[in-house]
Amino acid sequence: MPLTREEIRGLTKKAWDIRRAIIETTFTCGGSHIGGSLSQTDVLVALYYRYLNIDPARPGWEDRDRFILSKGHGGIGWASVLGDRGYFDKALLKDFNKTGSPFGMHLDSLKVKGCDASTGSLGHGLAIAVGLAIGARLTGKGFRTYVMMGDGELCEGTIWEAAILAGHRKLDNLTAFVDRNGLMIDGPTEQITTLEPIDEKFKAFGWEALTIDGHDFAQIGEAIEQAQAVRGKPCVIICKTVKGKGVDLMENKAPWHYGGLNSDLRDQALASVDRHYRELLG
Ligand SMILES: Cc1ncc(C[n+]2csc(CCOP(=O)(O)OP(=O)(O)O)c2C)c(N)n1
Repeated sequence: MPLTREEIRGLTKKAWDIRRAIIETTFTCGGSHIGGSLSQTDVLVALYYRYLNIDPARPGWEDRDRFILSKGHGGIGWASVLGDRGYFDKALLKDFNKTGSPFGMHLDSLKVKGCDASTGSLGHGLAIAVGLAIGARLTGKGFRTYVMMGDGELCEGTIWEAAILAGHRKLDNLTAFVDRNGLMIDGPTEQITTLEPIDEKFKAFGWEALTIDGHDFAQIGEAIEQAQAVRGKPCVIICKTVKGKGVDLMENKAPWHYGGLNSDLRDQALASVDRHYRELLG
């Protein structure tokens, strides 16, 4: 069922909170992969607040849907969502990436509730997700597996090995997202290593491929529901996004792949996000 206007409004407000939390935590921890954390936010919000079949009170529940953040450097954004969703006390994030904190820059599944796989070394999340999806089949479980990859991450050969296997096994219980913000660590993807046509590549490997605006909740919801309905093949949702989304001074700027904020920049970033959402919500 398509998202209602009220649901979209609720998700939009949640994304506002999460973007604010990413900025605040980046300020307190001294620096983070903030650009890609802001670009992935709307898909994570749609999944965690609407689509994933999860119970934060039972993070080990066997039948839960699985989510893997293959672009593990977005951990600060993922942790902001997990904390807000109730997996742990979000006040703990004030020590994010500090000595003794359970939260490193890349989340550790042994330390962070709700984190189903430790990632950070790019290229492994899709293979982990394929294993989970095959495991669900073998054990007769109905859970779905979702995985989010970066577009720069698609340069990793292991992604394509996993994609071949997912197509071969016709894993229709697997949905992958590509955070297609167009920028990798040091510049535009198409200048560094051509990735296009991403959809045709996945299709050639036996996948369904959809392309959407990754900041539009109506499109995100529709695509997830379409992916859930596909039979006989896995589905990839290529999400066109903006690196640094919501923060004017960061949007589409490769140097904001990783950065720190002093109090002045934090205030500017928060003001920009607040402006963006006040306009959006009216
Ligand atoms: C195997 C591996 N090589 C290099 C890195 C360093 N690294 C961290 S993020 C990144 C760029 C990733 O680009 P993209 O997937 O487009 O991320 P996004 O723009 O969504 O943040 C790189 C090369 C890494 N984490 N793992």
